[in-house]
Amino acid sequence: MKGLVIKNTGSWYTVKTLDGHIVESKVKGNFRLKGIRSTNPVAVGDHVEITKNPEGTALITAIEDRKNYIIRKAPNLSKQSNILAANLDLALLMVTVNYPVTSTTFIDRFLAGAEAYRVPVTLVFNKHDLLSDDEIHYQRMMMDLYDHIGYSCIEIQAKSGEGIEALKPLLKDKVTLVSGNSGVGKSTLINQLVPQAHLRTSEISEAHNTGTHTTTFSEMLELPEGGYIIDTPGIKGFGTFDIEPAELSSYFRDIFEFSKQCRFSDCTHTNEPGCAVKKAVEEHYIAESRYNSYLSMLEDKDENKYREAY
Ligand SMILES: Nc1nc2c(ncn2[C@@H]2O[C@H](COP(=O)(O)OP(=O)(O)OP(=O)(O)O)[C@@H](O)[C@H]2O)c(=O)[nH]1
Ligand SMILES: [Mg+2]
Ligand SMILES: [Zn+2]
Repeated sequence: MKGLVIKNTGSWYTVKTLDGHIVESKVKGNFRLKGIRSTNPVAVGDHVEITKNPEGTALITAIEDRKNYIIRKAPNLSKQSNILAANLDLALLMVTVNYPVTSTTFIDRFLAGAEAYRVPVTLVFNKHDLLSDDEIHYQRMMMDLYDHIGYSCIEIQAKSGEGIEALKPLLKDKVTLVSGNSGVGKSTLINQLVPQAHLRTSEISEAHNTGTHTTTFSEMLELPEGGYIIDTPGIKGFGTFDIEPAELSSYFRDIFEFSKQCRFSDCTHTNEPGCAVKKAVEEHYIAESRYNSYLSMLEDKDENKYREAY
């Protein structure tokens, strides 16, 4: 029987079968996927084959090839990764200029990862109501920056629901992942989009003090207008993925544009002569924050920090 994985709670996976039944399933014994060392061989969004047991549960016996996926470092095991979700049409990256602060490095790493896995991203700026004039100004600058690079940006207030109507047409009939730091309002947004969802949310002070995330497992919900939306646990950061240093710039759209004019085709845009990227940074055609994010990812690769995980 075929089905879609809609929830992952540790060793159990909730599968929705084609005829609409919900079956709690486990992964068959030593079932492992080639190529990815992940804590979860199966992820939310996977299309799977299940075999039912007499007790009403099932075994996942096969998994269909993935179109794409989004991965993060496993929270405690640095050498392993955790697939947040698979087969995505869109990712919403929720950003808050404050409460909590979302860093540009975090945004850029997410965008580079999404480019590598071919997942389109829309940036959703939340908590407008909490921002000072200076912070609103800063947010505008960020929205201009990312819009210019080619990522659409939208501004909402998840708590009051303001701006959410504009988001709905983007999500219709798509599988959308919602990601971002812990406390930015991912579950709050999804509760607005799916009124019967009743996802748990909590004050960021509370979440931060205990160092825990309110949402601990990915979960897929059906949108009333058609399509699915996936709530995920907040992420602190991404590792790098297994790519060559000279390839990294191809995941930074703005940097990639200029890299075509570098003297050397394998230019890493650090110390090489005739580097068009460094020149573009000096002349402010490429934002310094973007270039710094690029360098920070390159540095990770030098140290071989997370390389084995990907
Ligand atoms: N003032 C204000 N607060 C908001 C807004 N959106 C969300 N919040 C609050 O932010 C806090 C965190 O929201 P959550 O939805 O739990 O955040 P999350 O991103 O799901 O967090 P994790 O599950 O830990 O990753 C809650 O107290 C929300 O009520 C907003 O637009 N304005
Ligand atoms: Mg949450
Ligand atoms: Zn260069």
